Amino acid sequence: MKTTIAVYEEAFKDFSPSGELLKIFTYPSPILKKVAKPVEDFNEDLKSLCLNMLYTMYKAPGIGLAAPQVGISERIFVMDIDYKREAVTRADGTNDYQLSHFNPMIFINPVIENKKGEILYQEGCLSVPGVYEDVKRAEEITVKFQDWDGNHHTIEASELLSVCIQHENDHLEGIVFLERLSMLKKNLLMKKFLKKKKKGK
Ligand code: QAP
Ligand code: CO
Repeated sequence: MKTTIAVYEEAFKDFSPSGELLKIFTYPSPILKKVAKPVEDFNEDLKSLCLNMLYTMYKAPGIGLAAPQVGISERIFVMDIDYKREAVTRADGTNDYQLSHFNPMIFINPVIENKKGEILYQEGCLSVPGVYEDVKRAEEITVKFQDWDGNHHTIEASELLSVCIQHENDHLEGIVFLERLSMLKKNLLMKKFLKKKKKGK
């Protein structure tokens, strides 16, 4: 599935990830529970934050990353659900990923409207590494957001794009995908994760 948002296709024609690797906060860090603040200043700092978030997401590698996950409580997330990832073996025998066909998207101050239908999709999260579970979401949504220049856009999203936007938007509300599961599943997966984390993976 190729998802195009015209504004980013223009801006990121010859994109390749670069910048600074940011620290990803993992569950149960308190930053993940906070409601994030709207972005008001559309300046160069915002652009470099977005680029560093994209760089960190591709390095992980992941398909979506929200600002609270890198310790910044602002309404921003970045996403790329289309890029190609090939496992390669380095000369020393260790594994790495070769990434290509980037399609970066940045959502600032997003608002989700017109949720329609239902979709079950297996989600994961860079803040809860190693945990994957089916989550029920709206199948189709309309999303209003701003780009990094502050211009307003509206898009329709379905399937993985819709699921990913809802997952990342939850981070801005202080919600991790485990909260969307039954209490039973949530408690089981959280306990498992915390036990693994305590052992140091
Ligand atoms: C959110 O998540 C998402 O456990 C983005 O060990 C995921 O990029 C929305 C990742 C799926 C919809 C469907 C997770 C990487 C990446 C891990 C991610 C891990 C390494 C998660
Ligand atoms: Co997440």
